[in-house]
Amino acid sequence: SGDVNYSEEMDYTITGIEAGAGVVAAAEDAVETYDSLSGWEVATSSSGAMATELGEAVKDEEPIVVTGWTPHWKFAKYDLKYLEDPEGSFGGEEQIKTMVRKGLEEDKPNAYKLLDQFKWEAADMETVMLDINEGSSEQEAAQAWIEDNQDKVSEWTDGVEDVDGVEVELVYVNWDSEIASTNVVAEVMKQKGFDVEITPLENGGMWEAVAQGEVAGMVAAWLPATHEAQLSKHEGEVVDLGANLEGAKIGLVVPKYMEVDSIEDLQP
Ligand code: PBE
Repeated sequence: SGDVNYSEEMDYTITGIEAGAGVVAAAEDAVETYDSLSGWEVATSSSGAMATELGEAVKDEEPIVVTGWTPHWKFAKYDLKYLEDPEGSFGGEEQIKTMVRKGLEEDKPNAYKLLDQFKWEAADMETVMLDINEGSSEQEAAQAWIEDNQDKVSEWTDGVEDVDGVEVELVYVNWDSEIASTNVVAEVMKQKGFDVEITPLENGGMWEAVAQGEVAGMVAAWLPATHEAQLSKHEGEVVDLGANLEGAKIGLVVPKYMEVDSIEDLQP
């Protein structure tokens, strides 16, 4: 591999997502780090636009490099691979963690307990993501997963008392993975009697809202690498409830028909 030069066809461009995403910052770091990416740029847009461009490239068997992550439905839908990252620009295995505001445990102990007990697996999240990708509404997909996974849900709600309209606001970013998790948690909370509002923000704003105590929390903190900058900015201002999903990953992703295996196989 590495013999085919796709760079010009791709206009020396990595197809990115939202400017505030950790994976975009990591891709910008890779552009600085790898000689193979000298002269490249990371185009920012949105997760939806990235997915559309990826789908179009695959349909025409054209080369494309996207900022990718797992869990994500794109791996079920297309034959894709991560490019090896020998310099470690994209970190290693990630956890998705739950962060809540200070004081939530005292003010809203049942909300805190449920958020603390929320934990699922990549396959669960992928089921919800695929369902949404195939046309279900976010809420319907969340409700369907909940119906099919009462055993898991009952672990999250274990010891959580029913409440009567206690208000809880969760923040997230419109990344497919976080749309899935946030909607599932919101629906479970509604079933326990909470009055739940979910608000999409950009990444920095999501962390800020929790750190300032404006909202209950979020289930969308990718660590230790992806959101390292956001965590270090707000260290001590947010309450870390631990991992809600293990084995997440970010990186540069390409269709398998491309004859490159490593970021080093791309060409300046
Ligand atoms: N993501 C999905 C986010 C975290 C979740 C990988 C696009 C990011 O890069 O910040």
